[in-house]
Amino acid sequence: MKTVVGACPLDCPDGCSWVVTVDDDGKAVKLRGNADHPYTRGGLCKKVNPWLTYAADPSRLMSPMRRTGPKGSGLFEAISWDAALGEMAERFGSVIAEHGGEAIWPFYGTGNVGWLQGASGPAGARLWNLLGASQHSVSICSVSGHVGLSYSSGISTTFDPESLHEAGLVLLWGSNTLVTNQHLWPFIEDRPIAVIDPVRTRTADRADLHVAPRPGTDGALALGLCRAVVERGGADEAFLADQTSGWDEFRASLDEWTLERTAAECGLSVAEVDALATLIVENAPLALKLGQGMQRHAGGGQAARVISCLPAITGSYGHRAGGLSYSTGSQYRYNTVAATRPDLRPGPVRNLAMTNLGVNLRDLDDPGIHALVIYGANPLVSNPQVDLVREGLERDDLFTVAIDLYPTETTAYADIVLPSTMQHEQNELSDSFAHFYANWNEPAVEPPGECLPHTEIFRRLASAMGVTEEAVYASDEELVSALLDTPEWKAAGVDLAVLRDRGFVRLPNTGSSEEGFNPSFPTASGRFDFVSQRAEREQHGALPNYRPPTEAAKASGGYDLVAIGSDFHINSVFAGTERVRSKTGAPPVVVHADDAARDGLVDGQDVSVANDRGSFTAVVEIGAAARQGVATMSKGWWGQAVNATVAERDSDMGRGAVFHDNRVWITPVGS
Ligand SMILES: Nc1nc2c(c(=O)[nH]1)N[C@H]1C(S)=C(S)[C@@H](COP(=O)(O)OP(=O)(O)OC[C@H]3O[C@@H](n4cnc5c(=O)[nH]c(N)nc54)[C@H](O)[C@@H]3O)O[C@H]1N2
Ligand SMILES: Nc1nc2c(c(=O)[nH]1)N[C@H]1C(S)=C(S)[C@@H](COP(=O)(O)OP(=O)(O)OC[C@H]3O[C@@H](n4cnc5c(=O)[nH]c(N)nc54)[C@H](O)[C@@H]3O)O[C@H]1N2
Ligand code: SF4
Ligand SMILES: [Mo]
Repeated sequence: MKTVVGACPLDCPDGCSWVVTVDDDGKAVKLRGNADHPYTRGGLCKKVNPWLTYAADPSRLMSPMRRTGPKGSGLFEAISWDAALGEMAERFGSVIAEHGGEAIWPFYGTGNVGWLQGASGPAGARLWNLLGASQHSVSICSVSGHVGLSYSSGISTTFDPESLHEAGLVLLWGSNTLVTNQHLWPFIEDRPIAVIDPVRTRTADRADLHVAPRPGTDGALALGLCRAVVERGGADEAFLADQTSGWDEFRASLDEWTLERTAAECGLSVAEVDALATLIVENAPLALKLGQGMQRHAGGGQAARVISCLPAITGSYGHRAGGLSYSTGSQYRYNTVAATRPDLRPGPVRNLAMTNLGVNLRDLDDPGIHALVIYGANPLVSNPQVDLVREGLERDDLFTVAIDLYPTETTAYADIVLPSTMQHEQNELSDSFAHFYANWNEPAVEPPGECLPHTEIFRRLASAMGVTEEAVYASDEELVSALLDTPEWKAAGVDLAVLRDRGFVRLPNTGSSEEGFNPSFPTASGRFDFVSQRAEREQHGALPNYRPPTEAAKASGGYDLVAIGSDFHINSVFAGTERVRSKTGAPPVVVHADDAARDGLVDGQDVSVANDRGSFTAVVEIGAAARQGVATMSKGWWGQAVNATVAERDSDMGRGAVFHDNRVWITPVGS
C-alpha cells in the first residue's frame, strides 16, 4: 500500500487536497481528504466522496470513438487513437486551408479548473496559438463580478478565510456557502452571519439574519445599505479620507437611496433593510463573502462594484478579517504567457465568449466556426439557451470533437469523442477560489483503458498534424516549470520538486495563515476608487450605480427561475451517473404556496416550465425555500433542459451569462 497526495480538480472554490491509497497491484482503493491542508483540513464532500466509484462507472469512456449515426443519435464505434488523431489532423488541416485558423474554436469548460489539464491552463493552448485558432473566454461562471470589482477595489479578494474568526459580521451575499463552499463554514460558524439570497437555502436557514431580495436587485440593496450605514454613523471617516477616492461624489449620489425606495425596488420591508444596516454598523469589521450566483444577472458586474463599496465605507478593508472576498483566483500569479505562448500566434486572433456558443455557431462568418473542440464542458446542459446550442451542433458543416469522461448529451453530437483521464490518473497543478494554496496533484494510478490526459492528447494531435514547432511538445513538467517561472515563485523557492514534495504550498505574497492577508488596493490610484474614469470610458458610469434586471422581478405573474448548485453534483459533472440519479431523482422546482394557489399548482404535480425560448418538465414542490415570485431548483441535471429557458444574452460586464435573470411560466402538464 502507498498513499499519494492529490487535489480535487472541480470548479469548486474549496480546492481540496486529497490523499489516494493505492494497493500493491496499483489499484486506487481509497480517496479521502488531506487532514494536513490548513484550509480544507480533511473531509471532502458528498460530491467527491464517491470519486473512485465514479471513476469505475461502467459508462466511463474508455477509447476514442467515431460517430456512426446522425448527430445527436449517440451512435458510435470504437476506433484507435491513430485513427481518431489522423481524422482530426485531416479535418483541421482542411478547415485551416479553406477558412483559416480562426474557424477552429477550442471550447473548454470547467469540468477541471486546473492549470495543466483544466480551464486555467489550458492544455493545448500552445497548439491553438500556433494554429491561429479563435481564443476562448470562459465567461460562463464569474467574469462579471471580476470586472465589476476591477473598477473599485481592483482586487477580487482582500482577506484570508483563515482569519475570519476575527470578523465582526460575516455577510454571505448570494453565496450558498454550506453547499457550494462548505470548507469555509468552520471558519465562520461562530461569528454573526447574515445572508442575502432570494432563496431560503440551507445556508440562509443557519444565519442570524436572512434577507431575500428579488433576484437581480442587489445593486439597489447595496446602495440603500451604503446610505443607511452612513446615516447610522457607520462610516470610517479616517479610512475614507486616507484610502479612497471619490467618496464625496459617491456619498452625494446615495441621497436618492432612501430605505423606502430601496425596500420597494428589492421587494423587502423597510425593517429588513434597516436591520441589515444596523447589524453591519454594530459588528465591525465587515467580512463580505460575495458568491458567484448573484452576478448572473443583467447588472451583475455593476452589483458587485456597488457591493464592494460597503467595506470601504465601514473601513473594513483596513482589517485582515474585513473587506470582501469573491475569488482568491487572481492571487495565483503564474507565468501564463510562458506557459501558453501567445507569441506563437500568426497574428491577432478574435476572442469568443463561451456563453455565446449558440449565437456564434449560427451567426459568425468571416470565418464561421467549422471545427469545435469541446473539453471539460457540457454546453447542452450548462450553456444558456440550449436549443440554440443544439441547432449549432447539428450543423453538417461543423466538425466537432468532444473530450470527456462519460458520454453526455453534448458528446452525442460530436464526430469524434476522446476519453480523458480523471484527476487521480494525471498530473495537475490545481486551483482554488477560496484559499491561498497551490495544490499539486500527483497521478496515483495508471490511466484505465485508453484514457489520456489533455496535455498528451494535444501533443499527439500536433504530431499527427506534422507540427515542427518544439514548444507544442513541452512535457507536463516543462509546462509547470514555465508557470512557476516568475520572480515571486522563484523568491519563494518553489519549483516542481518542492510542490511534489509538499503536496501544497502557500501562494507567495499572501502572508502566512498567522499574519493573514491585508493587501493595499492595486488600482491606478492605490486607493479604493468610488469614482472610476475607466468605468466611465467603458460605458459603466463614473460612479457605482444600479442596473435593474432585464426579466427578473419585472412582470407580474410568472416566476424568476433561479437554478443553483446541487448538493450531489457540481454543475453537470457526475450528474449522469446512476449513483447521482439514485440520490437526487429529478430535482423538483420549488415554488411559494401563494404562487402555487394562484396558478393552481399542487405539490408533486408534473408541470411545464416555459417561456418563449424553450421549456422543460419538472415536478413541483411547494416549499418555504422560494420567496413569492421566485422558483428555484438545482442546476446541472442531465436531460432536463433548465437552460432551454435561459436567454443567451450578455450581462453588463465581460459577456457573462444571465442564468438567474430568467422569467418563466409554470403550468400543470397537459393544461
Ligand atoms: N454542491 C455544489 N457546489 C458547487 C457547485 C455545484 O453545482 N454544486 N458549483 C460550483 C460553481 S461552478 C460555482 S461558480 C460556485 C458558485 O457558488 P455560489 O455562488 O455560492 O453558488 P450558486 O448556487 O450559483 O449561487 C449562490 C446563491 O446565489 C443566489 N442568487 C441567485 N440570484 C441572486 C441574486 O440576484 N441576488 C442574490 N443576493 N443572490 C442570488 C442563489 O439563490 C444561490 O443560493 O459553486 C461551486 N460549488
Ligand atoms: N441555469 C444555470 N446554469 C448554469 C449555472 C447556474 O448557476 N444556473 N452555473 C454556470 C456555471 S457557474 C458554470 S461554471 C457552468 C459549468 O458549465 P461547463 O463548463 O459546461 O461544466 P459542466 O457542465 O460541469 O461540464 C463539465 C464536463 O466536463 C466533464 N469532465 C469532468 N472532469 C473532466 C476531466 O478531467 N476531463 C474532461 N475532458 N472532462 C471532464 C464532465 O463529465 C462534464 O461533461 O455552468 C453554468 N450553468
Ligand atoms: S468539490 Fe469542492 S468541496 Fe468537494 S472535494 Fe472538490 S474542492 Fe472539496
Ligand atoms: Mo462556476
